[in-house]
Amino acid sequence: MGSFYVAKERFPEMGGKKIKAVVLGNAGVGKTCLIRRFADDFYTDGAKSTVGTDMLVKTVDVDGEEVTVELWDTGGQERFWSLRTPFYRDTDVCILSFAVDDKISFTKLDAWKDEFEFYADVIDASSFSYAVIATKADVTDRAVQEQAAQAWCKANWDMPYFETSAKDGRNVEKTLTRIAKMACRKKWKSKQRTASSTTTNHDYRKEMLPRGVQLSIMSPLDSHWNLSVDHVSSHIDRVDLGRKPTIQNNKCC
Ligand SMILES: Nc1nc2c(ncn2[C@@H]2O[C@H](COP(=O)(O)OP(=O)(O)OP(=O)(O)O)[C@@H](O)[C@H]2O)c(=O)[nH]1
Ligand SMILES: [Mg+2]
Repeated sequence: MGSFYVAKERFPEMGGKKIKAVVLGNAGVGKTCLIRRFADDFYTDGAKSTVGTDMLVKTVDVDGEEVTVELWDTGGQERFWSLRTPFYRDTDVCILSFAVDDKISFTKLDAWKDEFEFYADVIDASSFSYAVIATKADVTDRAVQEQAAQAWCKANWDMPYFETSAKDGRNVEKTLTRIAKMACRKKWKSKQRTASSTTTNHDYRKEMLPRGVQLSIMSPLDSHWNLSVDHVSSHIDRVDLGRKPTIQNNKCC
């Protein structure tokens, strides 16, 4: 049985400005290591695969104002899709990641973008805040060249592109701070574009701290997990997902 638990202390009652960043990408590209390097300046080889979703918080100074950045770390394994997708709503910036030594992780960027757009209810993808982060820039045997990655970003609404290494720390702080600032400026300049942008921290907490009712979720790979939920809200339709979107002609259906 997989777990579906986010510690309460990770949801302090946050006043002031806050943005939500979700980091997506194939399993093993280094999402957790990247976030931990940024949030705690910590790195270790052989990190455990993320089950479902985790979250770390860091404050960033944006134009003289302190902004809380929620960094949502998602498990990239296919079988965890139903444990990560309920958390996509109300995202301010979506960070798509791949590892420079893993060609498949690069070719999956489109699929990650489609998954995010579908479950986050992005209304206008072309104006949404995205960024692409290439991880493991310290490795010498690259499988993806910077030029190819830049070309993908250009073809996808000119998404900003960054190369980082959680291992040696290069560009991590600078990149995530820059992405956070970019998202903040966009968020408070023009209203965000997801369907439920009015959700408050309180709503998050109700959704994030489920206990009581037992739910079973079937994954596409036929495993299943039992979830404990006591707050059955409108969010439940997304917790109880029975299908993945099928993408046809670049449209979800
Ligand atoms: N060389 C190098 N290896 C890295 C770097 N970041 C992570 N790794 C390695 O990649 C492994 C996987 O990293 P994780 O951060 O767990 O990957 P993930 O994307 O979170 O994986 P899932 O949680 O399964 O989706 C780590 O155990 C490290 O050994 C990096 O910057 N450079
Ligand atoms: Mg992880």
